[in-house]
Parts: sequence; structure tokens; C-alpha cells
Amino acid sequence: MTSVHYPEPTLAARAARVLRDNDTGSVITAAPRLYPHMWSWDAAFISIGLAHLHVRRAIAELDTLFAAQWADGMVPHIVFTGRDGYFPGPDRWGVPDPAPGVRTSGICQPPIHAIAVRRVLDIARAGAPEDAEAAERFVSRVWEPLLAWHRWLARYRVDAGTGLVTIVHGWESGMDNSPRWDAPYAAVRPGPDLPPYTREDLHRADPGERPTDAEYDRYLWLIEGMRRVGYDAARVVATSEFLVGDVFITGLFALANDVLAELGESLGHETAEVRGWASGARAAVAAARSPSTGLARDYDLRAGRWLDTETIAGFAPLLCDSGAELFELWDSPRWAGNPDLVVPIPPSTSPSATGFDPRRYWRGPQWPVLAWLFGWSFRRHGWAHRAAALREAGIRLTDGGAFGEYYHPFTGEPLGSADQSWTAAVVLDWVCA
Ligand code: 9WN
Repeated sequence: MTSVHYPEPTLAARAARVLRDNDTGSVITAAPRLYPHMWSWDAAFISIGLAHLHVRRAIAELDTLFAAQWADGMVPHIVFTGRDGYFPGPDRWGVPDPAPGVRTSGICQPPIHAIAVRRVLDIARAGAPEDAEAAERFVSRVWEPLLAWHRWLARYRVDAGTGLVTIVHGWESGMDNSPRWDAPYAAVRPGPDLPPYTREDLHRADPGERPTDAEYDRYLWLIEGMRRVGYDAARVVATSEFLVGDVFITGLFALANDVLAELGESLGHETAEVRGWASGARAAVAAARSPSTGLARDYDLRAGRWLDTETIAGFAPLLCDSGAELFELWDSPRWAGNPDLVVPIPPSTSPSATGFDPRRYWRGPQWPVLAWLFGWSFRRHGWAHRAAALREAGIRLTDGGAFGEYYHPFTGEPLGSADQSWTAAVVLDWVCA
């Protein structure tokens, strides 16, 4: 009998299947077991991948996220689906519901949404006319909510002294246990009145890759503090034991404001305010550069000192189109030129830094979504060969089809959650564009 050759599904088909399997019908969860809810910046990346499959479903994803926007403008970091299996859930957060039946966490995440809207629009315009029209209508209706979100950041989170966008919890950075936060977290002292809790993540992922219990105590303690001031934006900033100017978010805020301004101008809106936020953020990133390494640094506002950890956040100037000379460092053995890397994508922490851990979450693994984000901004800034190199490396890293949450930089082993939605989404954009 002749044997039949059944072709393997393409990488795009496998990525699409991940999004389909993580689709609850109304929301694409961040991951099947570990993260059974909608996360803010995940949803933005997910919408980009979805746009290649179904533009209106991509739009619906962002509409769902913005339907959970708070009255003051904040876009919350989690919109809960009603599923169990994640801690801290809505009861522990104790947030006033922003709309009937909508339950959220009480902090935010990196403002990547304007970039996602732009990308969804571009993908839609390259397709069927009715999809392009749906995307144009979406842009007109989401512009105001996006503006309100950026205004919230400008009003409550841009530090008057440094101009950096501040965060009140490591989770807001999206890089939860990065060594960037070790010093500020060391000053957070969980009190004896921290209510007891049980972690869910340790049953759903390898504990050796997840943050430690001591880190989780601090994460939960900070939430207690916010709960006690009723999640009032100004009081949260005034009272938080953790208050850090996040240079990566600041670089992203500059870029996202450029994009938001362009979208607004195409709709005939006045955008001087948005352009002002962009230039303020850009100046803050420039002023945060380390005189010795050139990397941009975070600033611990409670301790009054710069934080010099060598993490991927240091390349924030490249997000907002300044500091092309940083590519020398990017290509060096301290970063993407490290000879032990499987693919030349900067790991979340430099392999040369103390505290680098190639398996543990934000302390060393490579994250495909960050490669996508840098690649998108490189293309925009005219560094097309750099963008192409990241895309090629990203596809090589992920082509086993496991769609890991993050990857071991020296072996390419997928780590964390398998079938992570945002990884599948950026792969779709890489292979379908
Ligand atoms: C806390 C969902 C999220 C990502 C973050 C990532 C991780 C959550 C967690 O998962 O954070 O927000 O429980 O560890 O660090 O960037 O958005 O994928």
C-alpha cells in the first residue's frame, strides 16, 4: 500500500487554532489554563493576530476591553471572564464594577492599544472593502476612549519631576518579576494583616519558572494598599509603597501618542495635547539614559534613585525613535549577539547581568511579543532590516508550534504556558503580513 503524506498544518494554521481554542465566544483568554481571563496588553496583541483571521472579531476584542474602561479613563489590566482558576480574582481585588456585569482588576498595563488599533486598521485596509469600512468606523469610535486612557496616564501617572510614566505595581509594567523591580520591592514590607491566600499559578505552571512566594506577598500587599484607598487614582499614587518611573512604558507612551495623534488627525481632531504627551515622554526617556551604558533606566521615586539593571527595558529609546547608536549594544554579546542564544532576540534580562535566570519568567527568557513590538517600531522608524531580522528570529523561535509564553534563550525550549494567545497572535502577524 502506498503511504499517504499528510502535510503538517502550517504555522499560521496552528496559531489560528490556538486563538480558536482560547476563544470563550466573547473573549480570547490570555492562555488556556494559567490565564483564563482577558488581560489588557494581551488583548491588544491578540487583536492584531485576530485581524488576519476575522477583522470584526478583532474589533470586538478591543471593544470588550474598552467596555471595561473605568469612568476616570483607566483601562484595567484584567477583565474577568467569570471563570475560576486564577488568583487574585475579582473578589480579592474588590474593585467597584465599572459597568453592570463587568468585573476588573484595579491597576493598568502598558499602553499599547493605539498601536494595536493602527495595526488592525492597516490589516483591514489590505483586505475586503467591508472589513476596511468596519475598521474605519471602529477607529472613529475608539479614538475618544483611547484619548481618555492616555489622558488618565498623563494626569495621574506622568511624574512631574522626571516626566516618566509611573507604576504602582510591578504587574503594571507587564514584566512582573523583572530584576528592574527588585530594589523597589525590597522596600515593600507586607504587614501581618495581609489576608491569607492560595496561589493558583503554582498548580498550572512550573513553580521554578514563576515568581517566588516572597514576591507574591508583596504583590498582594500592594493590592491591599490600593483597596484601602478605594482605588482612587490620586490617592493610590500618593500612598503606594511602590512608585517607580517605568522607562519602557514611557517609551511606549511616546510611540503610542505619535500613533494616536496620527489617527486623530486623520479624523480631523485637534491633537496638540497628544503631541505634547509624546514629546514629554520622549524627553523623559532621553534624560533617563545611563551615562555609562547608554541604556535607559527606571527611577525609584520612593527611594529617589535610578535603577541600573540591564534589562530589555533599557532599549526603550529605540521604541520612540531615538538612540540608534544603542544597536551596537543590542548586537553585542551582552544582548542579542550573545553566542549562546538560539536566535538573536534580546532576552528579558541580559545574560551578563547578575540575577539573570534563563528559565524564570521576566528574569532571562525571550518573549516573542517584545520582539514583535520592537520589530513594529523599527519598521516605523525606517530600520526595516532590523525589523526583518526580528521577524525571522521570532518565527525560528516559535516554529515548533507550542506557542510558549516565553522561551529559554539558550535552548529555545518553550516555557510558561503553552498555547499562549499573544504568542500565537504575533506569529500570525509575522507569517501573514
Ligand atoms: C499578572 C497575561 C499576563 C501578561 C503579563 C505577564 C503575566 C500576570 C501573572 O501574564 O502577568 O498580570 O499572573 O503573572 O507578566 O505581562 O499580561 O499573559
